Amino acid sequence: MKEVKNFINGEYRASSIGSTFDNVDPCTGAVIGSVHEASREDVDAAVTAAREALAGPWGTMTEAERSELLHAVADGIDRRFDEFLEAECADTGKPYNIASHIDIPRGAANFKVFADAIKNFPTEAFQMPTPDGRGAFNISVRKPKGVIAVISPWNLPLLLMTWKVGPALACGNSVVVKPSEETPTTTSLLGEVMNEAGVPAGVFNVVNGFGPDSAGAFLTEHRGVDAITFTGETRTGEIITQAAAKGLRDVSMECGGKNPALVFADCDMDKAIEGTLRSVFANCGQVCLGTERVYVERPIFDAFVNRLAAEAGKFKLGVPQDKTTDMGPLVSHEHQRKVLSYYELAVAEGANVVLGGGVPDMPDELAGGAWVQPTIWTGLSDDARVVREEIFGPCCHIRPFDTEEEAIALANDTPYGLAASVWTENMSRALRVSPQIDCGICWVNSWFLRDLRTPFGGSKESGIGREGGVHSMEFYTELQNVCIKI
Ligand code: NAD
Ligand code: 6OD
Repeated sequence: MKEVKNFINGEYRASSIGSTFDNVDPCTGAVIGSVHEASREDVDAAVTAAREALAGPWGTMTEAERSELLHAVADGIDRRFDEFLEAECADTGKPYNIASHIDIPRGAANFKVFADAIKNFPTEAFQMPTPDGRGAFNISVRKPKGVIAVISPWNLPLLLMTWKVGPALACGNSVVVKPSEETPTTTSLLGEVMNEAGVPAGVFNVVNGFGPDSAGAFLTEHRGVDAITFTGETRTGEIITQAAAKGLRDVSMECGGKNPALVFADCDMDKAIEGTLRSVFANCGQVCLGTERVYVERPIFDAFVNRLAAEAGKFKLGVPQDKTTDMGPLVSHEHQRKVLSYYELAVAEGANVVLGGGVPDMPDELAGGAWVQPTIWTGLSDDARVVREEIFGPCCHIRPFDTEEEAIALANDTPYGLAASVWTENMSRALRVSPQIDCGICWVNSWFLRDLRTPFGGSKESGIGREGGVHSMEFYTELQNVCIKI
């Protein structure tokens, strides 16, 4: 049984109140570890350590020195790739063949990219006239914001946590991370890598626990925190934004979605099926950018539904280590209950169940896991809850459309605005349609193709702000104007 402790000021510490909670294998339901819950005092110690680190050697390092350390962190993840892979898959149940291509490499890439970016991040200067004729210079000086609270979810634990920690540290901040209670292990392991790389104590801290009345709330309410970066549900984002209002602290919010795919009759059907299979079912549907609403132009509607269902029906559900596994379980029984409640609701709302809709038969040793079937519905009305609410499971509703205008209106008929995919071989249509969809990222003939220099975030209820490339550097720095009279 593993033990996951808090990581404060460069060392692993037990919960100061002796509180622990179970770490559960979602494939079997077995308890595989014990996690130390941070008390308010533990969170305070982590924030204090982060504050003191800013006044130590970390605070006077050059960008080049920080960049070198962060490359060493990335190298440390690469060196311990198998440990990270095993830990991530044990916590989430996701297949090795996904995590080894996406989650763990991105964990390292999130440090490499921002370690390089910080060395090339410009600032600006303005020369101005003055009444005495001598003039003045204004120089924009970029400084770290200070102590950053990073609150991360369970679906891509290492990827989404390092997506924030990489740029935050590159900009010279210190961080206190609160990983999801479901998936704390890779964040904890990163503490060892930080020490091995020589990152000074207190720069990277981890506190474990839950949200309300636990480490999450203690951290976001802590006035020693200068800014909060969050990934998770929209409702949680609202609560954290309220906490951040005390002291007018800055927030970056990457929240939920109910993302559409628009499949036009002029698409390349093979590409559209392959891409939609991934966007609906990858990571057991637990990707914020995933597709839950598919709109297909009427002439190809039946063919598309039949092919998608035939392909998804072939998915092999299984354990992470099995190289032939296509789909793992959901992250937890709690999430399984939520997803299954939507499967029941779909039927109650009048859906035609094209595929799945329940719990699969699994071998005896996996019967205690959080398994659900890949599921496809048609026939729901546009105001059905299943079509409007984020489910975060391996499922989608498919509906026909007749015109481009109708497709755009349907795509935008949601309070969310995170991502969309458009499938068409007509590039004029792609260029016409994409900007009309209210979302942070619109893929054409692709999905989850990521260039880390690009802006990432959501509009409407999907978030506040953008990270990625210079946008991350802007969020994690404070700009000061220094005006020098000649
Ligand atoms: P969640 O909001 O339940 O939890 C996220 C984190 O917030 C966890 O660490 C949790 O402990 C913490 N938390 C919960 N309540 C809190 C509180 N009151 N104060 C402080 N912290 C609190 O989300 P989840 O279930 O872990 O993740 C799934 C959700 O995340 C989905 O809605 C998904 O769309 C969203 N998500 C969004 C993105 C994105 O980039 N936009 C990426 C991944 C996931
Ligand atoms: O690729 C990324 O940088 C990113 N933030 C992905 C988010 C995925 C959501 O589940």
